Amino acid sequence: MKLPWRALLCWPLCVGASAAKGSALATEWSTIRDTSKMDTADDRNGDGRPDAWTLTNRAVAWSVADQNFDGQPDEFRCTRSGREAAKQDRNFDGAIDSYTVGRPKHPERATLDVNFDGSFDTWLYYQQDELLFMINGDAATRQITGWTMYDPASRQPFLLAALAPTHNPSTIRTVKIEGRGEIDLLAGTDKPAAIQEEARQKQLIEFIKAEQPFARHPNEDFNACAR
Ligand SMILES: [Ca+2]
Ligand SMILES: [Ca+2]
Ligand SMILES: [Ca+2]
Repeated sequence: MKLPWRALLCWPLCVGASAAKGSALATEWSTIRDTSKMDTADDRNGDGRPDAWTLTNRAVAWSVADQNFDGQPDEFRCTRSGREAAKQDRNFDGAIDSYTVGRPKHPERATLDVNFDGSFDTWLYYQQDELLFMINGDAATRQITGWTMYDPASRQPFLLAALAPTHNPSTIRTVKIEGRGEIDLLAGTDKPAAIQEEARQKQLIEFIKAEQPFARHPNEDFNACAR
């Protein structure tokens, strides 16, 4: 598969936006949090209580939803100039555990707290609606533990890496390749394959260095849209 490295390396940086600060953002967010200030309110489950709201009379279009119908909004979508930043509380514990950015219904990047422990642990990158790349780690300790590359055609993982205990991407210990088992790069048990995969891993490492998943909180994208 020919990898679109140039695009892969460019777009997460191109998409990135600076954090917004100040009272304008605070005002916008308080408006969204107070659903009584929204333009529309729908009752999707017919229980007599609104559970989906929109606010569109400004440069930013807002969509808020209460997906488990408990009265507490748990999904917030901000759209500006055809791009969307969304955040969700997927287990309804009151803490945001999912951030996505991209075009509406077409995520390009997602940051998740998969185990709901309050620390983001999974970074997903999409291209043309297909999952392309996943980084696993822990935002609290700022350690990357591994990554997976997906083949867009088969949607199967074809390149996985688990890092050595140092969690230093330059000291990859193990590479698993779909259909070909596991290669220990340091031991060099399969030299030609190891060299080939090592080159590809180096490209992935460059991508991770450029992306720096821990360098910025995913809420920055949301704030940039809301400002
Ligand atoms: Ca309802
Ligand atoms: Ca809810
Ligand atoms: Ca949550």
